[in-house]
Amino acid sequence: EGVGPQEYTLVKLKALEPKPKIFDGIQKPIYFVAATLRPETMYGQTNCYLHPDISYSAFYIGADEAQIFVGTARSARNMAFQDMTKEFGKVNFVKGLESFKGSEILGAPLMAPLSSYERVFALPMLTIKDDKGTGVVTSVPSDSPDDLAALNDLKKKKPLREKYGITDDMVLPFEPIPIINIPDIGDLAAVHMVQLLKIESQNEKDKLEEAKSRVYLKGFYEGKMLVGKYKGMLTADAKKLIHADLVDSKEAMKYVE
Ligand code: A2H
Repeated sequence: EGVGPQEYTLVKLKALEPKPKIFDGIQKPIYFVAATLRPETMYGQTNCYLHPDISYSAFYIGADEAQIFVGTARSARNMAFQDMTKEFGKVNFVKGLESFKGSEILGAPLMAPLSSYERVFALPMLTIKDDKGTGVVTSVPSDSPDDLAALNDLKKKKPLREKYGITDDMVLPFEPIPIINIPDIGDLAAVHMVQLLKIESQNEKDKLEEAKSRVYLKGFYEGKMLVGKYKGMLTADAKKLIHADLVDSKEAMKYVE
């Protein structure tokens, strides 16, 4: 990985009803928080990913502890040192929710800011790392080959859905949304690359690396927004503006690691 700190947009996906059983009795709003380097792609969110076997935690955020975030304990500690908790450097976990497996909250309905889908669902992704970001990944299959490959796996494999208690309605209606145009690649960059390289699953590491290297650099410098407030603008310019808008509307925070 690179040297020095990386700045992310911490996007807040609000847990909707019915909430997972383990959250019974909690009154405060609960957010699954995803670290992304691409805030301008949030228009294209179709779901959220968790690793079924990674340990997550629920912890209080803000001086008034009015909100609850879900992420890895490691990310909670980082947030505590970024002045996001009541007491600097200290994490207050929700009692009984210090540690639980991703599998316990899969299938949760969520509100994803800027997405054209009113509600999206928490789905399993087996390539999520526990030592990066929050362990929660928001999914933009139009522009991320990893996200698309994992969604395609779930669409194609009913046993995979069943294994994690994911019902058809949480997966099958969700299609990649055209949000960015990249010259010579098109309006659905990841879909194009996944087809071109014949990527069949989220486990095809080398092919996915290749797809990403082809899409990202060009997307960053030549991509143009197709939707939203900054339609027509280069993605490189829209990125900072959309990050700032999401922070202003309290739908995201800045997060560094
Ligand atoms: B990105 P970097 Cl559209 N495990 O957000 C695996 N992947 C993770 C992760 C984890 N624990 N935490 C974050 N990520 C993903 C959007 C996106 C992203 C698009 C295109 C590319 C892209 C939608 N998913 O990332 O290693 C998140 O996915 C390309 C690398 O810190 C996050 O941004 O550079 C990115 O990886 C952070 O990866």
